[in-house]
Amino acid sequence: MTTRLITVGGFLGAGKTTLLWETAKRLTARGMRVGLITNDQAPELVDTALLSRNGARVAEVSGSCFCCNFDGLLAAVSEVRAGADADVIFAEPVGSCTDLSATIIQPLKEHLGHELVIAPLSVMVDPVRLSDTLDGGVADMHPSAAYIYRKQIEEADIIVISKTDLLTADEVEVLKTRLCKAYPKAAIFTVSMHTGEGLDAWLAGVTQSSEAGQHLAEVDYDIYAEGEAVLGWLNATIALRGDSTDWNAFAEDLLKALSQRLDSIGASVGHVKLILEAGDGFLMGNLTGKRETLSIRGSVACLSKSQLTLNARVQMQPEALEAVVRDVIDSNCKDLITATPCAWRCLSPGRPNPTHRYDHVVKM
Ligand SMILES: Nc1nc2c(ncn2[C@@H]2O[C@H](COP(=O)(O)OP(=O)(O)OP(=O)(O)O)[C@@H](O)[C@H]2O)c(=O)[nH]1
Ligand SMILES: [Mg+2]
Repeated sequence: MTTRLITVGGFLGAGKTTLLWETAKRLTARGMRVGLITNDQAPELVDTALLSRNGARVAEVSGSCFCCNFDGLLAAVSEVRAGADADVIFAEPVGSCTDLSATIIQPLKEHLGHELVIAPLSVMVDPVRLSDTLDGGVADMHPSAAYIYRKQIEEADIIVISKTDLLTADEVEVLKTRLCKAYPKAAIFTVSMHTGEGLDAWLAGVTQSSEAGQHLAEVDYDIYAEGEAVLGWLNATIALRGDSTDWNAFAEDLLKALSQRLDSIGASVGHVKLILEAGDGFLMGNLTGKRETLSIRGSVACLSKSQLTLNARVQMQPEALEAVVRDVIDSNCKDLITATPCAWRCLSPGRPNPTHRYDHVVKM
Protein backbone atom coordinates (compact mmCIF):
# COMPACT_ATOMS: atom_id res chain seq x y z
CA MET A 1 0.00 0.00 0.00
CA THR A 2 1.33 3.45 -0.90
CA THR A 3 1.68 5.83 2.03
CA ARG A 4 -0.82 8.66 1.93
CA LEU A 5 0.10 12.08 3.34
CA ILE A 6 -2.93 14.01 4.58
CA THR A 7 -2.56 17.67 5.56
CA VAL A 8 -5.20 19.14 7.85
CA GLY A 9 -5.03 22.94 8.21
CA GLY A 10 -7.46 25.45 9.66
CA PHE A 11 -7.40 28.29 12.17
CA LEU A 12 -6.31 28.04 15.81
CA GLY A 13 -8.67 25.92 17.87
CA ALA A 14 -10.73 24.66 14.92
CA GLY A 15 -10.40 21.05 16.09
CA LYS A 16 -7.52 19.69 13.97
CA THR A 17 -5.67 17.77 16.68
CA THR A 18 -8.90 16.31 18.08
CA LEU A 19 -9.80 15.07 14.60
CA LEU A 20 -6.34 13.54 14.14
CA TRP A 21 -6.44 11.93 17.57
CA GLU A 22 -9.76 10.22 16.82
CA THR A 23 -8.83 9.27 13.27
CA ALA A 24 -5.45 7.85 14.29
CA LYS A 25 -7.21 5.78 16.95
CA ARG A 26 -9.71 4.39 14.44
CA LEU A 27 -7.12 3.58 11.81
CA THR A 28 -4.76 1.98 14.32
CA ALA A 29 -7.65 -0.21 15.54
CA ARG A 30 -8.09 -1.34 11.91
CA GLY A 31 -4.46 -2.47 11.89
CA MET A 32 -3.08 0.49 9.94
CA ARG A 33 0.20 2.19 10.76
CA VAL A 34 -0.32 5.88 11.39
CA GLY A 35 2.24 8.66 11.55
CA LEU A 36 1.54 12.19 12.78
CA ILE A 37 3.49 15.39 12.22
CA THR A 38 2.90 18.38 14.47
CA ASN A 39 4.14 21.89 13.86
CA ASP A 40 4.67 25.09 15.78
CA GLN A 41 6.73 28.27 16.00
CA ALA A 42 8.41 26.92 19.15
CA PRO A 43 8.87 23.55 20.90
CA GLU A 44 6.98 22.32 24.01
CA LEU A 45 3.80 21.39 22.20
CA VAL A 46 0.57 20.29 23.83
CA ASP A 47 -0.42 18.67 20.50
CA THR A 48 2.73 16.51 20.42
CA ALA A 49 2.31 15.51 24.06
CA LEU A 50 -1.31 14.51 23.39
CA LEU A 51 -0.85 12.71 20.09
CA SER A 52 2.18 10.78 21.39
CA ARG A 53 -0.17 9.11 23.84
CA ASN A 54 -2.21 7.17 21.28
CA GLY A 55 0.41 4.73 20.01
CA ALA A 56 1.05 6.40 16.65
CA ARG A 57 4.48 7.61 15.61
CA VAL A 58 4.79 11.38 16.06
CA ALA A 59 7.40 13.76 14.65
CA GLU A 60 7.47 17.47 15.44
CA VAL A 61 8.60 20.36 13.28
CA SER A 62 9.06 23.20 15.74
CA GLY A 63 10.76 26.56 15.62
CA SER A 64 9.18 27.41 12.30
CA CYS A 65 6.05 26.59 10.32
CA PHE A 66 6.08 23.87 7.62
CA CYS A 67 6.09 26.42 4.81
CA CYS A 68 9.14 28.29 6.14
CA ASN A 69 10.95 25.04 6.97
CA PHE A 70 9.92 22.74 4.15
CA ASP A 71 13.08 20.63 4.61
CA GLY A 72 12.03 20.13 8.24
CA LEU A 73 8.71 18.79 6.98
CA LEU A 74 10.49 16.40 4.59
CA ALA A 75 12.74 15.23 7.46
CA ALA A 76 9.66 14.65 9.66
CA VAL A 77 8.03 12.60 6.89
CA SER A 78 11.19 10.45 6.68
CA GLU A 79 11.26 10.13 10.47
CA VAL A 80 7.73 8.74 10.73
CA ARG A 81 8.39 6.41 7.79
CA ALA A 82 11.66 5.04 9.22
CA GLY A 83 11.56 1.36 10.14
CA ALA A 84 8.08 0.16 9.31
CA ASP A 85 6.55 2.50 6.75
CA ALA A 86 3.31 4.24 7.69
CA ASP A 87 0.08 3.61 5.76
CA VAL A 88 -1.14 7.10 6.51
CA ILE A 89 0.68 10.21 7.70
CA PHE A 90 -1.25 13.19 8.98
CA ALA A 91 0.37 16.62 9.09
CA GLU A 92 -1.09 19.50 11.12
CA PRO A 93 0.31 22.91 10.16
CA VAL A 94 0.31 25.90 12.52
CA GLY A 95 -3.24 27.28 12.85
CA SER A 96 -2.25 30.79 11.82
CA CYS A 97 -0.66 29.64 8.53
CA THR A 98 -2.12 30.04 5.09
CA ASP A 99 -0.95 29.78 1.46
CA LEU A 100 -0.39 26.08 2.15
CA SER A 101 -1.43 24.98 -1.31
CA ALA A 102 1.36 27.05 -2.90
CA THR A 103 4.00 26.52 -0.21
CA ILE A 104 3.41 22.96 1.02
CA ILE A 105 1.06 20.92 -1.14
CA GLN A 106 2.61 21.78 -4.56
CA PRO A 107 6.20 21.26 -3.32
CA LEU A 108 5.15 18.00 -1.63
CA LYS A 109 3.75 16.78 -4.95
CA GLU A 110 6.97 17.77 -6.70
CA HIS A 111 9.33 16.30 -4.08
CA LEU A 112 7.44 13.25 -2.80
CA GLY A 113 4.65 12.67 -5.34
CA HIS A 114 6.56 9.76 -6.93
CA GLU A 115 6.65 7.78 -3.67
CA LEU A 116 3.65 9.01 -1.62
CA VAL A 117 0.07 9.89 -2.42
CA ILE A 118 -0.46 13.53 -1.50
CA ALA A 119 -4.08 13.78 -0.33
CA PRO A 120 -6.38 16.79 -0.85
CA LEU A 121 -5.78 19.72 1.51
CA SER A 122 -8.42 19.71 4.27
CA VAL A 123 -9.15 22.93 6.12
CA MET A 124 -11.15 22.76 9.36
CA VAL A 125 -13.47 25.58 10.36
CA ASP A 126 -15.15 26.16 13.70
CA PRO A 127 -18.88 26.76 13.00
CA VAL A 128 -19.17 29.86 15.18
CA ARG A 129 -16.20 31.66 13.61
CA LEU A 130 -17.28 30.48 10.18
CA SER A 131 -20.81 31.82 10.48
CA ASP A 132 -19.59 35.25 11.51
CA THR A 133 -16.96 35.50 8.77
CA LEU A 134 -19.47 34.39 6.11
CA ASP A 135 -21.56 37.37 7.27
CA GLY A 136 -18.55 39.59 6.59
CA GLY A 137 -17.55 39.80 10.27
CA VAL A 138 -14.14 39.16 11.84
CA ALA A 139 -15.29 36.72 14.55
CA ASP A 140 -13.49 38.60 17.34
CA MET A 141 -10.21 38.49 15.41
CA HIS A 142 -7.94 41.30 14.21
CA PRO A 143 -8.98 42.08 10.58
CA SER A 144 -5.65 40.73 9.31
CA ALA A 145 -6.11 37.49 11.27
CA ALA A 146 -9.61 37.24 9.78
CA TYR A 147 -7.92 37.66 6.36
CA ILE A 148 -5.77 34.58 7.13
CA TYR A 149 -8.91 32.69 8.15
CA ARG A 150 -10.63 33.49 4.83
CA LYS A 151 -7.53 32.65 2.77
CA GLN A 152 -7.28 29.28 4.49
CA ILE A 153 -10.81 28.44 3.36
CA GLU A 154 -10.23 29.80 -0.14
CA GLU A 155 -7.34 27.43 -0.86
CA ALA A 156 -8.97 24.29 0.59
CA ASP A 157 -9.71 21.23 -1.53
CA ILE A 158 -11.91 20.03 1.32
CA ILE A 159 -13.54 22.23 3.94
CA VAL A 160 -14.46 20.46 7.16
CA ILE A 161 -16.98 22.16 9.41
CA SER A 162 -16.09 20.95 12.91
CA LYS A 163 -18.02 20.78 16.21
CA THR A 164 -21.43 20.19 14.59
CA ASP A 165 -22.69 18.97 17.98
CA LEU A 166 -22.87 22.68 18.93
CA LEU A 167 -25.56 23.22 16.25
CA THR A 168 -28.94 21.73 15.41
CA ALA A 169 -29.17 19.57 12.28
CA ASP A 170 -31.00 22.42 10.51
CA GLU A 171 -28.31 24.93 11.47
CA VAL A 172 -25.64 22.59 10.08
CA GLU A 173 -27.49 22.36 6.75
CA VAL A 174 -27.93 26.15 6.53
CA LEU A 175 -24.26 26.76 7.31
CA LYS A 176 -23.20 24.16 4.74
CA THR A 177 -25.36 25.77 2.08
CA ARG A 178 -23.94 29.25 2.82
CA LEU A 179 -20.38 27.88 2.74
CA CYS A 180 -21.00 26.04 -0.51
CA LYS A 181 -22.34 29.22 -2.09
CA ALA A 182 -19.30 31.24 -0.97
CA TYR A 183 -16.70 28.56 -1.85
CA PRO A 184 -18.29 26.45 -4.61
CA LYS A 185 -15.08 24.71 -5.71
CA ALA A 186 -14.38 22.87 -2.45
CA ALA A 187 -15.90 19.63 -1.20
CA ILE A 188 -17.60 20.17 2.15
CA PHE A 189 -17.75 17.74 5.07
CA THR A 190 -19.15 18.13 8.56
CA VAL A 191 -17.79 16.39 11.65
CA SER A 192 -18.32 16.16 15.36
CA MET A 193 -15.69 14.55 17.49
CA HIS A 194 -18.16 14.40 20.37
CA THR A 195 -20.56 12.14 18.45
CA GLY A 196 -18.18 10.76 15.79
CA GLU A 197 -20.62 11.95 13.11
CA GLY A 198 -19.01 12.57 9.73
CA LEU A 199 -15.56 11.21 10.58
CA ASP A 200 -15.72 8.16 8.31
CA ALA A 201 -17.16 10.20 5.43
CA TRP A 202 -14.29 12.73 5.68
CA LEU A 203 -11.77 9.91 5.93
CA ALA A 204 -13.21 8.33 2.79
CA GLY A 205 -12.96 11.74 1.10
CA VAL A 206 -9.27 12.19 1.88
CA THR A 207 -8.28 8.59 1.27
CA GLN A 208 -10.09 8.10 -2.03
CA SER A 209 -9.14 11.27 -3.85
CA SER A 210 -5.64 12.32 -4.84
CA GLU A 211 -6.59 15.69 -6.32
CA ALA A 212 -4.40 17.71 -3.97
CA GLY A 213 -3.87 21.45 -3.99
CA GLN A 214 -6.28 22.26 -6.81
CA HIS A 215 -6.66 25.90 -5.69
CA LEU A 216 -4.07 28.61 -5.19
CA ALA A 217 -5.15 31.67 -3.22
CA GLU A 218 -3.68 35.07 -3.92
CA VAL A 219 -2.16 35.99 -0.59
CA ASP A 220 -0.91 39.44 0.37
CA TYR A 221 2.09 38.67 2.60
CA ASP A 222 1.97 42.08 4.31
CA ILE A 223 -1.54 41.41 5.60
CA TYR A 224 -0.66 37.78 6.35
CA ALA A 225 2.41 38.86 8.34
CA GLU A 226 0.37 41.39 10.30
CA GLY A 227 -2.33 38.79 11.02
CA GLU A 228 0.31 36.54 12.60
CA ALA A 229 2.25 39.31 14.33
CA VAL A 230 -0.77 40.49 16.33
CA LEU A 231 -0.72 37.17 18.16
CA GLY A 232 1.31 36.64 21.31
CA TRP A 233 2.61 33.08 21.50
CA LEU A 234 3.64 31.32 24.71
CA ASN A 235 4.89 27.72 25.05
CA ALA A 236 5.86 26.55 28.51
CA THR A 237 6.51 23.34 30.37
CA ILE A 238 6.36 23.55 34.13
CA ALA A 239 7.16 20.94 36.77
CA LEU A 240 4.61 21.06 39.59
CA ARG A 241 4.95 19.72 43.10
CA GLY A 242 2.39 19.70 45.85
CA ASP A 243 1.28 17.35 48.63
CA SER A 244 -2.22 15.87 48.25
CA THR A 245 -2.99 18.23 45.40
CA ASP A 246 -6.11 17.71 43.33
CA TRP A 247 -4.47 18.42 39.96
CA ASN A 248 -7.85 18.25 38.18
CA ALA A 249 -9.20 21.14 40.23
CA PHE A 250 -5.88 22.96 39.92
CA ALA A 251 -5.89 22.77 36.10
CA GLU A 252 -9.50 23.87 35.82
CA ASP A 253 -9.05 26.77 38.26
CA LEU A 254 -5.89 27.86 36.43
CA LEU A 255 -7.61 27.93 33.05
CA LYS A 256 -10.66 29.70 34.52
CA ALA A 257 -8.46 32.35 36.11
CA LEU A 258 -6.52 32.82 32.88
CA SER A 259 -9.73 33.12 30.92
CA GLN A 260 -11.13 35.70 33.34
CA ARG A 261 -7.96 37.78 33.16
CA LEU A 262 -7.83 37.69 29.37
CA ASP A 263 -11.53 38.51 29.06
CA SER A 264 -11.18 41.38 31.55
CA ILE A 265 -8.47 43.06 29.45
CA GLY A 266 -10.33 42.39 26.20
CA ALA A 267 -7.63 40.11 24.77
CA SER A 268 -9.02 37.89 22.04
CA VAL A 269 -8.05 34.27 22.56
CA GLY A 270 -6.97 32.23 19.52
CA HIS A 271 -6.33 29.11 21.56
CA VAL A 272 -5.04 28.46 25.07
CA LYS A 273 -4.43 24.78 25.68
CA LEU A 274 -2.80 22.75 28.39
CA ILE A 275 -1.97 19.15 29.11
CA LEU A 276 -1.33 18.15 32.69
CA GLU A 277 0.39 14.79 33.12
CA ALA A 278 0.73 12.92 36.41
CA GLY A 279 1.90 9.30 36.55
CA ASP A 280 0.24 7.51 33.61
CA GLY A 281 -2.73 9.87 33.51
CA PHE A 282 -3.31 13.15 31.77
CA LEU A 283 -5.94 15.81 31.38
CA MET A 284 -6.48 18.37 28.66
CA GLY A 285 -7.77 21.91 29.04
CA ASN A 286 -8.75 24.21 26.17
CA LEU A 287 -9.99 27.73 25.71
CA THR A 288 -10.83 28.79 22.16
CA GLY A 289 -12.46 32.15 22.88
CA LYS A 290 -14.22 33.67 25.87
CA ARG A 291 -14.84 31.90 29.17
CA GLU A 292 -17.80 29.81 27.87
CA THR A 293 -15.47 27.93 25.49
CA LEU A 294 -13.45 26.48 28.37
CA SER A 295 -13.32 22.69 28.38
CA ILE A 296 -11.52 20.13 30.53
CA ARG A 297 -11.26 16.46 29.57
CA GLY A 298 -9.68 13.54 31.38
CA SER A 299 -8.43 13.34 34.93
CA VAL A 300 -5.30 12.48 36.84
CA ALA A 301 -4.57 10.88 40.21
CA CYS A 302 -3.65 12.82 43.31
CA LEU A 303 0.15 12.40 43.10
CA SER A 304 2.77 14.72 44.55
CA LYS A 305 4.31 15.58 41.15
CA SER A 306 2.83 16.55 37.81
CA GLN A 307 3.96 18.28 34.64
CA LEU A 308 2.08 21.07 32.93
CA THR A 309 2.55 22.00 29.27
CA LEU A 310 0.82 25.22 28.36
CA ASN A 311 0.47 26.78 24.89
CA ALA A 312 -1.26 30.14 24.54
CA ARG A 313 -2.01 32.08 21.34
CA VAL A 314 -3.68 35.33 22.27
CA GLN A 315 -4.12 38.63 20.45
CA MET A 316 -1.78 40.74 22.61
CA GLN A 317 1.90 41.58 22.99
CA PRO A 318 3.91 38.48 23.98
CA GLU A 319 5.47 40.27 26.97
CA ALA A 320 2.03 41.18 28.31
CA LEU A 321 0.82 37.61 27.75
CA GLU A 322 3.84 36.29 29.61
CA ALA A 323 3.16 38.62 32.55
CA VAL A 324 -0.49 37.51 32.76
CA VAL A 325 0.39 33.80 32.59
CA ARG A 326 3.15 34.10 35.21
CA ASP A 327 0.89 36.04 37.53
CA VAL A 328 -2.04 33.61 37.18
CA ILE A 329 0.23 30.60 37.76
CA ASP A 330 1.74 32.25 40.87
CA SER A 331 -1.62 33.14 42.36
CA ASN A 332 -3.09 29.70 41.68
CA CYS A 333 -0.12 27.87 43.14
CA LYS A 334 -0.20 30.00 46.34
CA ASP A 335 2.17 28.53 48.96
CA LEU A 336 0.87 25.01 48.42
CA ILE A 337 2.35 24.17 45.03
CA THR A 338 5.87 24.70 43.72
CA ALA A 339 5.99 25.56 40.03
CA THR A 340 9.38 25.20 38.34
CA PRO A 341 9.52 26.22 34.67
CA CYS A 342 11.51 23.66 32.62
CA ALA A 343 11.03 25.52 29.35
CA TRP A 344 9.48 28.89 28.69
CA ARG A 345 9.21 30.63 25.33
CA CYS A 346 7.28 33.72 24.45
CA LEU A 347 7.23 35.30 21.00
CA SER A 348 5.20 36.75 18.25
CA PRO A 349 5.50 34.97 14.90
CA GLY A 350 7.91 36.55 12.41
CA ARG A 351 7.07 37.40 8.81
CA PRO A 352 6.36 34.22 6.82
CA ASN A 353 9.14 33.51 4.36
CA PRO A 354 8.31 30.22 2.63
CA THR A 355 11.02 27.89 1.31
CA HIS A 356 8.97 27.35 -1.87
CA ARG A 357 6.01 29.22 -3.29
CA TYR A 358 4.46 27.79 -6.45
CA ASP A 359 2.42 29.94 -8.81
CA HIS A 360 0.89 26.93 -10.53
CA VAL A 361 -0.78 23.66 -9.68
CA VAL A 362 1.66 20.75 -10.07
CA LYS A 363 0.12 18.06 -12.30
CA MET A 364 0.48 14.46 -11.10
N1 LIG B 1 -17.97 20.60 20.92
C1 LIG B 1 -16.91 20.15 20.23
N2 LIG B 1 -15.68 20.57 20.57
C2 LIG B 1 -14.65 20.09 19.85
C3 LIG B 1 -14.80 19.21 18.76
N3 LIG B 1 -13.59 18.97 18.20
C4 LIG B 1 -12.71 19.68 18.94
N4 LIG B 1 -13.34 20.35 19.93
C5 LIG B 1 -12.74 21.21 20.94
O1 LIG B 1 -12.10 22.31 20.30
C6 LIG B 1 -10.97 22.72 21.08
C7 LIG B 1 -9.76 22.85 20.18
O2 LIG B 1 -9.44 21.58 19.63
P1 LIG B 1 -8.03 21.23 18.98
O3 LIG B 1 -8.22 19.91 18.31
O4 LIG B 1 -6.96 21.33 19.97
O5 LIG B 1 -7.89 22.40 17.91
P2 LIG B 1 -6.69 22.68 16.90
O6 LIG B 1 -7.31 23.09 15.62
O7 LIG B 1 -5.78 21.52 16.85
O8 LIG B 1 -5.98 23.92 17.58
P3 LIG B 1 -4.49 24.52 17.32
O9 LIG B 1 -3.53 23.35 17.24
O10 LIG B 1 -4.21 25.40 18.46
O11 LIG B 1 -4.56 25.29 16.05
C8 LIG B 1 -10.83 21.67 22.19
O12 LIG B 1 -11.45 22.17 23.35
C9 LIG B 1 -11.61 20.50 21.66
O13 LIG B 1 -12.14 19.68 22.69
C10 LIG B 1 -16.13 18.78 18.46
O14 LIG B 1 -16.38 18.01 17.52
N5 LIG B 1 -17.14 19.29 19.22
MG1 LIG C 1 -3.72 21.39 17.19
